[in-house]
Amino acid sequence: MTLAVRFHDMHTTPAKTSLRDEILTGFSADQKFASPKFFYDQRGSELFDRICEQPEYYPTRTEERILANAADDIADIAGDEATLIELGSGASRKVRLLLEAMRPSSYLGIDISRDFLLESTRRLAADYPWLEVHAACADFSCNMALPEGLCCERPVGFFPGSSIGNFDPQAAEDFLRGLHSLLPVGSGLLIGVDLIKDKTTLEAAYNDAAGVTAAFNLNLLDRLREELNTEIDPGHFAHRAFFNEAQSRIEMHLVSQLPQVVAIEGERFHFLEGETIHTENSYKYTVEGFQALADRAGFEAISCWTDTQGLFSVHYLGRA
Ligand code: AVI
Repeated sequence: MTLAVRFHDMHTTPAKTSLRDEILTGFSADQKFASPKFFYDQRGSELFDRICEQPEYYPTRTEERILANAADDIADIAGDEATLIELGSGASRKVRLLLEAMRPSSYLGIDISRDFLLESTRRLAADYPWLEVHAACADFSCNMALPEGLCCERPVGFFPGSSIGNFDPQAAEDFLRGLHSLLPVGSGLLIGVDLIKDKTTLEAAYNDAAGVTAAFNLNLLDRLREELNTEIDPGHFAHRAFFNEAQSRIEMHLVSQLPQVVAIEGERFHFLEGETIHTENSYKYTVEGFQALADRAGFEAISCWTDTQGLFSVHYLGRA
């Protein structure tokens, strides 16, 4: 039996992001940097999946536990016949923890990666034959509208994984404001947010003993070798991740192990020994701090669930 997924091509125009231009700009800055979005080529995505399974990386399993425990409460708040809209749906894995309890009338997965989106929504439709499954290929960070023809009685946005933490706080607020425009009045937004905690736990999560996060960080340089004209040597860099308490964020860097000159696309970049490329920020919040940010973007706090150790939070926000 072929189970239909209703596919919507949204033709959003993602901000023109060229790896080449952004890397050349980032490497020319006083503090060299590269956007974390460039981590996610095929191998980077596989490494990220492996990070989520590392014993030190608590966010994934903790969020999954919270969602499983809170599923009935979430269903009560969302009400019957909701339309669940997952932003950056990827493998549509975590949403499965909610479906039986919520019994939404429809599910819309929005993701920029068309093939991945089609494969995972088809699997979802096969596993939940009672669910009307929609897929929209779009960059939801651009202004987009919900697809026409989608019956959106009680929309609930779903943005798990604390991906909001990879935006700086002002960008996170702007992003929520964008969701505020996307979601109609009366919608809910279910969002996972990692919490501030002791430095040891935080730093261990980004420095797993198996070296998977280090490989994930260094893979960025392999990607540059594959996709750009450069001989940059990943062996000349090392992974570093630490908690910047003042900014309340984990910072990831690639540290040059020696003085070196690296040519990329014909431009030469000088590195001192110990100089770094800043590759990612992962902001951590208090429950109240995040609720205040959401409030500034037009969302009211309706409910929040955390685990018993207070490691991670899942917020149900209402679009005011
Ligand atoms: C995707 N994002 C929420 C992860 C995080 O924890 O910031 C990315 C990651 N980087 C290193 N480990 C995981």
